[in-house]
Amino acid sequence: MMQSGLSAVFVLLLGLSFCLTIPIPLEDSHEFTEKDLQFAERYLRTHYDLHPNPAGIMRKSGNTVAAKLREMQAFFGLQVTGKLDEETYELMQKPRCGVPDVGEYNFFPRKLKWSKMNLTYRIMNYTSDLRRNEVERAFKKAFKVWSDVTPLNFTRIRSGVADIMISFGTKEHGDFYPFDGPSGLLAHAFPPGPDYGGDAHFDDDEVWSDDSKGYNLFLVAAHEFGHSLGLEHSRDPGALMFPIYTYTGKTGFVLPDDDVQGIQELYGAGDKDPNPKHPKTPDKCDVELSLDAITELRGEMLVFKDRFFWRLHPQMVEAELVLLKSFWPELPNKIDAAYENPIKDLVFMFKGKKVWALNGYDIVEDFPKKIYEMGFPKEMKRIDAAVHVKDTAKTLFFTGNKYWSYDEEAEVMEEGYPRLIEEEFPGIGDKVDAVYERNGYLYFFNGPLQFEYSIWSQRIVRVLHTNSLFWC
Ligand SMILES: *[C@@H]1O[C@H](CO)[C@@H](O)[C@H](O)[C@H]1NC(C)=O
Ligand SMILES: *[C@@H]1O[C@H](CO)[C@@H](O)[C@H](O)[C@H]1NC(C)=O
Ligand SMILES: *[C@@H]1O[C@H](CO)[C@@H](O)[C@H](O)[C@H]1NC(C)=O
Ligand SMILES: [Ca+2]
Ligand SMILES: [Ca+2]
Ligand SMILES: [Ca+2]
Ligand SMILES: [Zn+2]
Ligand SMILES: [Zn+2]
Repeated sequence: MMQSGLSAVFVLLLGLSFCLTIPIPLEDSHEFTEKDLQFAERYLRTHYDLHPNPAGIMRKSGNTVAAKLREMQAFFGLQVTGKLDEETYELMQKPRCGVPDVGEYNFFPRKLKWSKMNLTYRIMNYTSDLRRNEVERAFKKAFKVWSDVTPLNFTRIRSGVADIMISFGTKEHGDFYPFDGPSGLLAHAFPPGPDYGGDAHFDDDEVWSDDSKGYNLFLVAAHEFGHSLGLEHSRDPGALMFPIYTYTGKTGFVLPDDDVQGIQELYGAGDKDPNPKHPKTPDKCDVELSLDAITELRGEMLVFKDRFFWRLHPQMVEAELVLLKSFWPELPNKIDAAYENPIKDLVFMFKGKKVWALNGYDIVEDFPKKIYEMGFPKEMKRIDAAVHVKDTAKTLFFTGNKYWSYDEEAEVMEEGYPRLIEEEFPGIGDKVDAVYERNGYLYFFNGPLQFEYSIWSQRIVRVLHTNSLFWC
């Protein structure tokens, strides 16, 4: 801790004089203010170990900043340019954990773990945002996340020194890692060890809650206690140990597989895991990959699978994987179908009997609506897939072995539907998982296969693997 303490003092001193701002390489097409650049610099110092060189700051440091930007872009699966662009800057502004993303320095000089399985914790003080028993319940539940999958036991003590001392503080709170007021850094925790080791601090300038308002104390605590036990940040956007905060919903939290692997590497598995199903993050190159839904959104392709979607930019080969909830907290965790109407500039998303309309990344007012309002029978439970055909201005909806055709201009379902899928589109099977249209071709997804169907010649011209979408 000695060394990291010193480097933190160094950063603080530099922070006082902003004339020492390091030149940050920029993407040409974007404009950033001086304030934006200072923010970006601070972010790289805090989370990516950017060390300004006080003697020759204007000389060689540009390279270092570029290297740190590259490191960050690689960590989050962004396009690696080494330049500050809009997307990178947006990511920097998301609320997150204060522990750095690069191991091997500061908080994590080496792999650390507790050498005992019985650990104690003590709640030193409370936030006024929640009742005391709500705070206690959140921490207890957060420890249970980890004790369920390991032999670890956590016991709360009310006096004396516990292994894991928990407190709420603001700004400078006694450890050289100051908090920053509302949002930004939410909390941090130290890896296993004596004294500060294992301790967890929460920024009391946040509004803490036991639901979706402000920041959910249980979720943030579960993440921080992962650090208290020796875990570093994960690059897996589905992992609890991913550094950015995402509210994942009211329904029962289940620890993702990536975190289970990480903690069991340190402590082994426990006797009984009350919830042995730990969600895995989908692998885009899995030959068995199947999809939930697919749509375009203003020229970008969105490919939905479980709690996630991949964003495929036309100029980018590498797809970016993100949690659905991180873009649309109000949407369900998983969707059935989606399509874009480019004339209305709306994307429609379906789950069960409900439909949401999105304008860009905003949910349109008065949504969700019931799908029967579009003309579907009231007893219909869900839509499997949907696609808008630009030439005809019709939208096709697939459900079970049938499909409907919807007239987007008149906003009515067409007469003579539903029809059987296999009569109109022979060869694609008797169900559709997901479908999209491009240049006069419909691409039907059914399990691990993709059927390229020519609208003009009314036949299948190619059969591909579903994962060929991602150039696997
Ligand atoms: C841990 O604590 C439990 C219950 O308090 C006790 O039964 C167990 O023997 C302890 N284990 C060790 C290794 O001290
Ligand atoms: C954890 O606590 C349980 C119940 O108190 C006890 O049976 C078990 O032995 C403890 N585990 C360890 C590793 O001490
Ligand atoms: C809680 O304790 C910490 C550490 O002792 C201190 O810095 C902080 O001011 C306290 N916060 C409150 C709300 O009392
Ligand atoms: Ca401690
Ligand atoms: Ca903060
Ligand atoms: Ca589907
Ligand atoms: Zn963290
Ligand atoms: Zn702290």
